[in-house]
Amino acid sequence: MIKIPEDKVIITVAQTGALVTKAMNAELPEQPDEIAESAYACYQEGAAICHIHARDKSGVTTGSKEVFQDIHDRIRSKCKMIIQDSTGGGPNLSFEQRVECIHANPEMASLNMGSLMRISGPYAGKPFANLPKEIETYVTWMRERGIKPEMEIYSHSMLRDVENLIKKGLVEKPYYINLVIGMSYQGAIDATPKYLNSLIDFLPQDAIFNVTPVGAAQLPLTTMGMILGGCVRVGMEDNIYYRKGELVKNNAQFVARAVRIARELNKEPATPDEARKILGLKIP
Ligand code: KMH
Ligand code: ZN
Repeated sequence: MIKIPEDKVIITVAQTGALVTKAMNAELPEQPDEIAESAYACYQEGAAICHIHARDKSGVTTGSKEVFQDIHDRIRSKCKMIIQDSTGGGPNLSFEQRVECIHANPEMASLNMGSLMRISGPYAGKPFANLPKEIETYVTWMRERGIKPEMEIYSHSMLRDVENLIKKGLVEKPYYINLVIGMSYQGAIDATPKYLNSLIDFLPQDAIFNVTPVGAAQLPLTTMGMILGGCVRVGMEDNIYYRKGELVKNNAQFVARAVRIARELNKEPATPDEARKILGLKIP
């Protein structure tokens, strides 16, 4: 595992996701103008990377290249944030629809390792399937377009899929691995300090890690992630509460808190270009 420079933290904001709705939190940014405006507010607070899911006009998750392109153009007209599209998409999207976004030229895209089973909500019993061959297909298409994969793992067993990509030379150093902890899916691990430490123990050499704790664990375990030399992700995709019983006002509120904590730990949020350097991305 590689620690990022001690005095820096790369903050990703995941603003929308696939499952949160305005009925759960009316401030959820869904449409391209809302996503871009909110991304800019997060950038001003210190976020370097914007993880993007798109919605259609009625608020349903879409893989539409045109909608992603609209979001990218709007964000790029305002700031130099790193754009990281989701190829996890949402449970309503097919394998092909999930990956359409890479034709809208993001610099990074999520690449989910392993498979999980949804066990609650409207999609209970529907798998979140990512078979080894499918992962290899996605990563090959990303490589052809110069897109850096953000490999998401939800349990230790998914490191096997990461190792497979490394062995086959399909991913470049530094490997960027997102440790998602606390998803309420079968096959996912809980968001506890012990599990986080243990995942870090098993990371391959030359891997930078990011921590994405889901729900109330977002605050304590992103703090722990910073202390352990990682990057962190906050945002309404993974958590809609600022604290128990209090809905977050907007995504920037989460970023601002992460930056305050980082500064207490003598770290500064990496700018998008500093983050590009650390992650081995081209500076535009
Ligand atoms: N909502 C996250 C825990 C993706 O977009 O590819 C999972 C995620 C997947 O971010
Ligand atoms: Zn996502």
